[in-house]
Amino acid sequence: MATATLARQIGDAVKRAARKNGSSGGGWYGPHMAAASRAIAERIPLVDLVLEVRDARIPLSSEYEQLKNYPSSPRRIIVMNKMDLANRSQIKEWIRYFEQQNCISYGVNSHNKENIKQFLNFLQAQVRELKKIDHSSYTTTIMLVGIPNVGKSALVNSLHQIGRISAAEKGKLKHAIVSPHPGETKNISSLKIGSHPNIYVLDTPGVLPPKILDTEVCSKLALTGSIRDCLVGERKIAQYFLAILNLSDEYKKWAKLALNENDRIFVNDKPECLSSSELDMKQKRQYPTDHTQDFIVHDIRRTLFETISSFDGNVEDEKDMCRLMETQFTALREAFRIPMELGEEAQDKVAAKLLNLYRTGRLGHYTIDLIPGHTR
Ligand SMILES: Nc1nc2c(ncn2[C@@H]2O[C@H](COP(=O)(O)OP(=O)(O)OP(=O)(O)O)[C@@H](O)[C@H]2O)c(=O)[nH]1
Ligand SMILES: [Mg+2]
Repeated sequence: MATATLARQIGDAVKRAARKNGSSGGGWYGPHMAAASRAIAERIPLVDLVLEVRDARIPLSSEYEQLKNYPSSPRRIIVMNKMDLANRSQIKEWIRYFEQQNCISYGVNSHNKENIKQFLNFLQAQVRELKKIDHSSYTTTIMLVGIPNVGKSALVNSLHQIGRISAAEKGKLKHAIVSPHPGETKNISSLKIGSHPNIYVLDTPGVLPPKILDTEVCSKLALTGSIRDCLVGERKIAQYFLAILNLSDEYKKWAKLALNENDRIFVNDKPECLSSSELDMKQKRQYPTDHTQDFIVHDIRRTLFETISSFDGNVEDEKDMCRLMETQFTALREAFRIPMELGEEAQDKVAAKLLNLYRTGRLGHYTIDLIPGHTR
């Protein structure tokens, strides 16, 4: 199957890059990760709660290895972040799965205020429960740990923004640095998320397991952005995404985009009916080089729908899948308005833009890990 072959190629590329970069930090596991891992391990017994942040698209592949053999306890909560990017119907199933493993888990979207409010209430309830057992200290410390780029800093910021309740603290809003690239957080830092009792959260640097994981896990980490794109190459990762998309049903949602093409424009992803003068006004504000603009995203979805639905081969067959992906790269270049004269470079641009749209949730919702024992 094409996904397995691509996964193997990605895994091999990561191993090659890690060997080449050695301990310079450019590889898989640099000295900074080893230092962070030690600092985190020292603090685990000292904090009241540990939130293990995972990516909701890959709730197993994004586990934090240091906690793997930790006994399940009410002090440890698995937080499936980026819930908005995963298949919505699967979140509840994952929560049930973790429950069966005696683990507490919670799905969140760090960008959603209401969701963070509910999560904060849940955390406060957990803290109250814990304090019933342990009266030793008034201040509560919660540490967030996880692999890179799962959204620890974004979650810390959102909790801080929502939870900073005392008037005296207003205007003292601090924030952790958030970035689409893995490895942004370099130090452990603390932010307050509640008063009476005081609750602090510790943001920590993302840490990968020291030993490179199996090829399939590597590919999933590359796709979701937990390892740096340069270790694998964006083109390979984009192909892996296309293979997942082509085998899923997500593209079927875009069938309507192929119809009544001239009558509609999409604003905030919702179709809007406009008069011709309004349409003119909207179109004047379109920037063809910005692939995040609604009209380009609309073209990309339509292109993906059309290439898959008109494909005469068998997507389960590796050669056929490669043929489809080649067709898609060519069609996407046009839809992204990338000049043909760029040659090979055009392919890289297609890959980078496609990955960006996928990672910001504009090309569907995919839960890539399977619950153990389940089949697709
Ligand atoms: N769609 C979506 N994106 C998110 C969410 N949480 C974080 N992000 C994005 O994910 C990227 C990584 O977020 P960070 O908070 O920097 O991740 P991190 O885990 O702190 O990463 P490191 O510091 O490298 O370990 C950023 O582009 C965030 O905007 C979420 O719930 N949904
Ligand atoms: Mg961070």
